[in-house]
Amino acid sequence: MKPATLICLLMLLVAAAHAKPPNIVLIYVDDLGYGDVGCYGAQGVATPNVDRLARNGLLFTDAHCSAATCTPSRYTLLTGSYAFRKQGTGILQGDAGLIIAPGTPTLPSMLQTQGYRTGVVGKWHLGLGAGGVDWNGEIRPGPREIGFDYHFLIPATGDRVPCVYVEQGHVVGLAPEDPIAVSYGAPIGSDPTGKDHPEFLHQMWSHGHNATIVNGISRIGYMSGGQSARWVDEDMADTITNKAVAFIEDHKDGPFFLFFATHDIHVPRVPHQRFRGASEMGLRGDVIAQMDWCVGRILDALDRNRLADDTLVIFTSDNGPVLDDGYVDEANERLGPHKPAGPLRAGKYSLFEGGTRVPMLVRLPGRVAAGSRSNALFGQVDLAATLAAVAGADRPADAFPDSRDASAALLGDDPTGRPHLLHEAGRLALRRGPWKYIPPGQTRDGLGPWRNVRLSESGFLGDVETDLGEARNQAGDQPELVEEMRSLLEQIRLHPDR
Ligand code: NG6
Ligand code: CA
Repeated sequence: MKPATLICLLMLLVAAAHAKPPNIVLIYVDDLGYGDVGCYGAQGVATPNVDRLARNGLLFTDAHCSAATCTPSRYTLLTGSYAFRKQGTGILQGDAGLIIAPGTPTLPSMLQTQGYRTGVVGKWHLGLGAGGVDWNGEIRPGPREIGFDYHFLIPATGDRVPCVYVEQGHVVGLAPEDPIAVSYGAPIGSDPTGKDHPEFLHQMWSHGHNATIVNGISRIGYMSGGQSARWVDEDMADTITNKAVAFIEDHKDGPFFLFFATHDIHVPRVPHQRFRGASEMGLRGDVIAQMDWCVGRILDALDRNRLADDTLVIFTSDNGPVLDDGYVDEANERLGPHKPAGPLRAGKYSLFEGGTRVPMLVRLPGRVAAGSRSNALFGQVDLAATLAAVAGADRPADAFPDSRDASAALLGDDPTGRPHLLHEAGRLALRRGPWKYIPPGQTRDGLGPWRNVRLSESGFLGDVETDLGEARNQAGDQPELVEEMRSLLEQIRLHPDR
């Protein structure tokens, strides 16, 4: 080798060793179904910005969140540990304490060790404080204690009190003379409720959601006080997107990790006026359009700051779709030909594929082929170990017990992905290759309203490669395979197998 060539080679090696790991933007949409965006076949609503991500990146056909509801999916995402391993990781009320113990290695704390500045903006729903939180003082522990440098939060969900934002441990805009109190038990305060005063409502409730009225919408739980701090649902998408864009701009010298967790398309579906009528399917479609606009603003911020080429963007959802989730918003009546779960069976709250198989798009220019598709089985449980690999971090010995380094699948090099994956919806189900097994018992079917299906004594066994809609139960014909699946599920339930 000529000396000049050798020097060039050495310089390249040195440059590679010092190459900055990519920024990471994880866009986590709430309740977005497999069929809810254009690149996955949506009808009646256009999603040009999400589709632009698909055009410039990789689209997954078999990617899953870890549970069919929010809290356990988010818990698993941040800890790399299946949520069913820990008690108290079901859907949290708005006054629940933080369910990730400070000191637990998390996805963001791991990235901090690699020099990342980390931020979470949007829906949290992992609890705050140590139980019985006082919203009027400093709220801790919270995101800062588990690895986020910055937070701007919807504490629980848009439909749960307290209806205020929390930034860096404090309720935003709170006046000390009007303190906040919250109750998930007996009513408190003198604010009208949706149960007693439906005449005050801009959007009527259909089930649950009949307690304190905030901004013309009654919520789950009671709150009093904090009038100056209460959010305006119509402005929520603008508010959180502005915060997310500001985080990007403040950290453009990188590396940074932004966890942008939208409120859309969860209930209550209350778009800004400019998105009203943006779709052909009423409010549920309009908030899909609004969510798409938020994605566009994030992508534009990356472009404007010349960060697009150095930023890994991941777009996905925390659970499958739902139609009537507790408010009268015509989600069913105006659906038209749109199929929220695409060809999948059921949605949110279900162990069928619609509960957890969600859209997932990955963009990293120069590394991930534009316009590509992957049929790999991918689980969000792997994002912790996978992003550790992307960031060049060693995973701490006791960290992320269920999380595998799936960076080859994430970046489009591994067409197969995980050998097995568990899903949670109260109970557990197992995927192994094309096979899907749900143990005997009940699960929900439909998208709200639901019906409970009681599975046969041998449970449910489906082949999702040939029968994506899980119409045919093969459990009766394949007792040996059912037994294999049952025992594998039990084995992983008892002992992590990463
Ligand atoms: C349910 C709520 C539903 C939604 C869900 C959590 C009722 C009747 N239903 O209990 O509206 O808030 O919890 O959704 O109250 S999730 O996406 O955050 O998991
Ligand atoms: Ca959700």
